[in-house]
Amino acid sequence: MDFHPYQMRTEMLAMILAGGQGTRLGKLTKNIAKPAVPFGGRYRIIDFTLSNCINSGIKNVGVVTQYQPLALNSHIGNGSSWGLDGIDSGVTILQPYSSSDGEKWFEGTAHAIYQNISFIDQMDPQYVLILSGDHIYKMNYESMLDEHIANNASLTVAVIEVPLKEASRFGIMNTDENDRIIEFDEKPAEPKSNLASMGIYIFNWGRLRNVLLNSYSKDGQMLDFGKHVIPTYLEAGENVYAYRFDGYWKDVGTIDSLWEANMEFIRSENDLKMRDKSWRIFSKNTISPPHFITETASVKNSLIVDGCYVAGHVTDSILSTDVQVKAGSTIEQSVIMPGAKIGKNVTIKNAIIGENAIIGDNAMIFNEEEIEVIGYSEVIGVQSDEN
Ligand code: ADQ
Ligand code: ADP
Repeated sequence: MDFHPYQMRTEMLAMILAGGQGTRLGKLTKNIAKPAVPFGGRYRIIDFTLSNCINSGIKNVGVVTQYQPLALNSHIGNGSSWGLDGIDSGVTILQPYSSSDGEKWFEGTAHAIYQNISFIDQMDPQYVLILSGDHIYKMNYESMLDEHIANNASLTVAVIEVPLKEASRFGIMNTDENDRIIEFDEKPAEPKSNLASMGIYIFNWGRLRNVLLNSYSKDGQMLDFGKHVIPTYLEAGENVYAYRFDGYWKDVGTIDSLWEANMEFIRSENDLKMRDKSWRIFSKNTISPPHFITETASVKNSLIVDGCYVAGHVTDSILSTDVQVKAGSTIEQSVIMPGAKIGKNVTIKNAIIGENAIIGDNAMIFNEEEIEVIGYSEVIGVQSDEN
């Protein structure tokens, strides 16, 4: 593996887990990893986590990839879009690799960190912050580190209250009056509380390193943070604390949650406070020309990004970079991902249209029961040449 030349001691290293296939996003993640899926018109999902890192003063980030990492690699590049390309900062994309004993794929979140111990050791951090590449939120990890240190914790888990009916999708815990975690169940069938793990952890690196090395020198059962590492820490009587977060946070791992988060994003005063310049979300700028709206068009309550051509009617929707909507077409409550081309007299409602998809004239994309999805580069029907 290649290492960058900026190796010097870093207090807290962030490791972003960006490997999941995201099977629940179906056609949208056929060719790209979930964190590289477009979001909010001009972003990709991982931009939120990367921007949180730089805004929190974290200068060194490792991105652990696994499934279809190409789009993610080209999006992140050398990290310059996020200011992660300085003399003392950097982002390193970590690919899965075969070791001499034939291990290849990361088998779970903790195993993925175990496989990258030599990279982490080069950075020599005191703390490792484990993050997911598929959450939409703004969070200050420095405040979390302050609490971790004040509590003299060995592990701190970021937590949020979720509706009880959704609790079985998460790691669920109980805490004492000081927010020390006393009980933890990964995705319990019958949740005992609504206090959910956000899958965001700060570990004292020396301790985690030993726990992982110990496990893999014997039976190697420490595959997953939620299923194995947290319970092991609790059994061993380690100081495990919850860090409470009450801002906007969404795991966009399903079609419904991805669509919903995009719809929530349209409101100019949304919970993410996208106009707050003190916590900006950075992304790679593709430098497209200004969008153009013809005299036949109407646009209401929608986000229209650079490079768009709009001759149709757009309501409560997001047209991402370089989208085309020809005359006579109607788009409602939908997300049109970058580069998609919508023909004439098309109706699209409650849908997500994948990147670079082509929708032919007169198509009807609407399903009363569920969010309709057209995949990445999928072609539906044919378009005539005129606009
Ligand atoms: P899940 O999100 O279901 O639950 P998991 O599927 O293990 O956890 O993935 C966490 C993140 O790591 C995802 O972004 C995934 O894409 C990525 N990932 C998974 N395996 C990976 C691997 N081997 N290599 C690289 N990346 C990988 C977790 C916690 C719960 C918590 C929820 C909150 O386990 O306790 O409630 O997150 O969303
Ligand atoms: P979903 O959103 O459908 O739950 P995730 O992205 O969370 O999907 O990934 C589910 C699991 O599948 C993760 O534990 C991940 O490690 C595993 N996985 C994803 N892609 C691969 C792959 N290419 N090889 C092996 N395991 C994979």
